[in-house]
Amino acid sequence: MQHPSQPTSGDVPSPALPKSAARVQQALEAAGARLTVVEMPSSTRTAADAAAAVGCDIANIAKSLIFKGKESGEGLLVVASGAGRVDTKLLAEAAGEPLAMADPEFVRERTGYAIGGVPPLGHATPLPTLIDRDLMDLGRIWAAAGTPRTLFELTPELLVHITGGRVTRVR
Ligand code: 5CA
Repeated sequence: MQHPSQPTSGDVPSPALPKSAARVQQALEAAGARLTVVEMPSSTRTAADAAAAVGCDIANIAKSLIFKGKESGEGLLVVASGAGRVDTKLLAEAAGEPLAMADPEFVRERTGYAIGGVPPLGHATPLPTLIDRDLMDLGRIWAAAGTPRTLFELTPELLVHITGGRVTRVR
């Protein structure tokens, strides 16, 4: 039997992904998810860019936001719908301490990725994760995959599975 990842004759081989995106693809495989990172022809740096690149509603873009505990100094990943802003009061209640948006250096150090491409999994250090409950009502969503031009498509249920995140109200 042929291995499913083996290209069959007639398949067009996809061009090699940038290193950061390949790390996300590996993390997806390690999580047992059959999901594919794709490199888009235009920027996916912001949720609006990503929605335009995919041709989907901005609500269907799952943003991976990094916060820092004001008391613990620990990182927290919040995966939120691209529509609207998260409410830091709700986050503080969920996390048990006040939080601030992390600075770009902290994001890079904890996740291993630069802002604009931070994925919801495959981080340098595992991060406790909250998932926007509004994402759960959507059929298909898109998340960043390591670079400001790469994404992968998945279901909200798979997002919960691959991140081990807690679904809660964040907006
Ligand atoms: N690739 C897209 C779609 S998934 C993306 O990563 N969007 S994002 O919204 O998750 O990433 C941009 C986010 O990075 C912003 O919403 C903002 O929360 C954060 N960000 C942008 N600039 C800064 C900055 N200077 N300092 C801290 N956080 C920032």
